[in-house]
Amino acid sequence: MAIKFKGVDFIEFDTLLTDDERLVRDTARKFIEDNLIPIIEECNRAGRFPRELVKPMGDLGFFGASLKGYGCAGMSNVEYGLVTQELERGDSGVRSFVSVQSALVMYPIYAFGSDEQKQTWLPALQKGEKLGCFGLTEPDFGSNPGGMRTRARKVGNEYVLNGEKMWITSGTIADVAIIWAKVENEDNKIRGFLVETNRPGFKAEDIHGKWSLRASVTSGLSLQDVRVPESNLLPGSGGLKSPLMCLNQARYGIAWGAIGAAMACYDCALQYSLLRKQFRDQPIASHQLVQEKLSWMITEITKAQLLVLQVGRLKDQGKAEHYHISMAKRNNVWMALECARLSRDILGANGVADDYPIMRHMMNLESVKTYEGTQDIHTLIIGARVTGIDAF
Ligand code: TGC
Ligand code: FAD
Repeated sequence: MAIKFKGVDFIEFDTLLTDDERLVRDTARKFIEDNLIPIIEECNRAGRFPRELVKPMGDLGFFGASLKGYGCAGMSNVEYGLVTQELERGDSGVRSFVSVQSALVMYPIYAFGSDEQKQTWLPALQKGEKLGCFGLTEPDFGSNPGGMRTRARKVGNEYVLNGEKMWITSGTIADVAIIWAKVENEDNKIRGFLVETNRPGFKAEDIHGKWSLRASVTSGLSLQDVRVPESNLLPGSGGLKSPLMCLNQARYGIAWGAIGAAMACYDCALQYSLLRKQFRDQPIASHQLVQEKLSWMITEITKAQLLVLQVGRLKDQGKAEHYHISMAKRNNVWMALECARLSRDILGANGVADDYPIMRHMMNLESVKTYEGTQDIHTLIIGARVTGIDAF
């Protein structure tokens, strides 16, 4: 739309943010407005990841933004969340790329890696000179990653890896894959490995025909007798808890990101409803049923902002638990998908065309609802917390 985005703030939410937080948000907003919005529909049509934005995003400190040292920006969790919100107002696929690079590749190296691994990889990943991917999901194990079949076997001073990973963001553009595997010589304990993607036996192939996240690369990985030195084991990793700790970081970013997608849809529908006239030459915004939809959206966006801000404040105090993050991811992605559907409806036939961003966001959000733990899995995580009973 012609009018520049000014944010969505019904209850002076901005007064809950510090000057630094608003500055970070506004910087990310301007970057997206100037660099992604003008090209995203073309990327989405072509199924093209806008790789030209990787270096500028690195220069702005978007990768590993909340980590300290190694060239990372050292942002607070709330600042990092506001960045992902703005990225996803542009497109969920670009936010996904940043989430994977930051939360699923840099974070495990930072949290579980040796000093040498951190020195080798983190500065290059932070600048976007090297790209990474995260291989947890397998063709037969999505919601239940603990069942994974990928195996690592220690042979001399090397590990030999075999297995398949599926639905892996950035798989074919990655220089390094974080691969989660059961170690045969360690009672099948799950551990993380740094696997350079040019090693013999490693293959990545893109998944084509996606209706969703078309501006993001999604791949299948195959590892056949891939040998890595023992120094490629992430020494601090051990058990399913390790990849789940990475997922907490990414799910938190998604909870903010979904608000960005919802804001884009709401803002577009509001502006359209004020211009589009039907019956008695009146804007459709004057009809009660349209106002009901807009009221629902602004209310739910506002509730989602408050929920994720509180989780972010807890995270900055070291008090956020994984079930807090599950509630924010579950609620905010559901809210965003409902906003996309209502906004599409307000645009009538125009809502299905890519002259407007709404249908793209709606399609993207179908993936966001599924990945990083489906809506159902987060329902059960909250259920387990309140009842004390696992119902998986
Ligand atoms: P369970 O026995 O419950 O847990 C195993 C151990 O982990 C601990 N734990 C967690 N720790 C940290 N963070 C969490 N979120 C944790 N959840 C559980 C737990 O306390 C236990 O610790 P310990 O010390 O007793 O060993 O494991 P389970 O096998 O019953 O499964 C639990 C379940 C279903 C919640 C979990 O497996 C799950 O979250 N499934 C969803 C899988 C998922 O989210 N996959 C995402 C793949 S990556 C991706 O989608 C990237 S998309 C790209 C983008 O981000 O943009
Ligand atoms: P399934 O686990 O087969 O679930 C199918 C349905 O069954 C869902 O509705 C689910 O909620 C339901 N279900 C399953 N178990 C239960 C239960 N116990 N109770 C009730 N309902 C249940 N993975 C990675 O490792 N790295 C990545 O980078 C990555 N990127 C992705 C990018 C995209 C675009 C997509 C779509 C996925 C990506 N994933 C990635 C995979 C993603 O994490 C999985 O798709 C997700 O965890 C769900 O697994 P699944 O698709 O196998 O569904």
